Amino acid sequence: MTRESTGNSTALHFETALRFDWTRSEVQSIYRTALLDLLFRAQTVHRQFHPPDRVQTCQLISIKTGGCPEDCAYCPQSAHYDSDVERHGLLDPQHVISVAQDAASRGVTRFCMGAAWREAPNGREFDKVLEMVRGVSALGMEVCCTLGMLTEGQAVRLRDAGLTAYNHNLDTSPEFYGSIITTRVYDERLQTLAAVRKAGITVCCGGILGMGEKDTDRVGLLHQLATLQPHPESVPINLLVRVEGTPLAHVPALDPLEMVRAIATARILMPASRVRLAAGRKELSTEAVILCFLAGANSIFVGEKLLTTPNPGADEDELLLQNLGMKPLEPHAV
Ligand code: SAM
Ligand code: DTB
Ligand code: SF4
Repeated sequence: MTRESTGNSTALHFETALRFDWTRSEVQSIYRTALLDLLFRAQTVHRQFHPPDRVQTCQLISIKTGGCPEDCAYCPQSAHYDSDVERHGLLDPQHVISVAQDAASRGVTRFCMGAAWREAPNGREFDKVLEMVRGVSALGMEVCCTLGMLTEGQAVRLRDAGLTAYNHNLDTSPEFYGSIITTRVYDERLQTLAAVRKAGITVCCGGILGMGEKDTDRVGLLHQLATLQPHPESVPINLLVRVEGTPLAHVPALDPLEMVRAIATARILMPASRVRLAAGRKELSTEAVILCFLAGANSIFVGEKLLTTPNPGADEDELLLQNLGMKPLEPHAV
């Protein structure tokens, strides 16, 4: 049973079941529940809101790569660090649309275009992004962009072009944020999220685990997300991809069970949202990935590349879903 397939009255019933007033100590106590109890609770909630055998497949493309003025310590695209990422300017819209078309033909239902910008530019480049959005939207896919900070006016123009979702992550707790990024503040992220909401675009907002944060920071991030009203429709939980040249290249690997706990907690706090097991699948064992699904993840990125780093290939993912008896979501009719 899904929200989408149940009709308005059930959707309303679910809305009233959602909570936005979670306290940080409640989130902490869910996060620290004995693991098997936590998984059982998350799976129970998951089955009330989502079909357990469905996973949404999303594909990313980097439409503008590298040279970003922000100093996000995790990011190989920051101009502050010396990674191997090759810079390129904004791609040609027709090329991007043809990549989306190819993805749609393989059953991908959400296409996300990412740009290494501090904020979305105005003028010719923004017009090109609008052209990409119009083209991808015409394929009947969910269209997502992540372009950095956005004004209300830009959000409205993206919505009018057919954008269905905007990704803008809070990344970590407010307290830890300043240890990871110094070129912007948490509140600026919240302002862009508000502009996106106001324009009527759905929100995709999550974070990154494994950056050397404490579990109280993971709790702090989940608490921020779960007290946004409405909840983000999509919650990407990324495991840090440690890239040589970035300040976080050598942080110790995170215990994968922390990833499982975070996904289960997100599922319990935001039952109707799509929780995405996002970056870092290549660093997880198959067993850990399966636990993430059991914890309530129901979306993944597919395709050999995320934005600049590797992701499992199509054959590997097909086998994974086949072994789990899970199927990709049906594409929307155009
Ligand atoms: N520049 C825009 C921004 O920061 O919002 C959009 C692109 S940025 C690459 C999108 C998201 O990718 C970031 O918010 C971050 O959460 C995630 N990300 C970047 N580098 C990552 C890494 N090495 N591992 C995991 N997630 C990463
Ligand atoms: C999100 O939360 N994760 C995606 C998407 N939103 C844009 C990006 C992951 C990037 C991983 C590092 C890279 O490939 O450059
Ligand atoms: Fe720039 Fe986004 Fe990377 Fe930060 S995460 S450096 S804003 S591309």
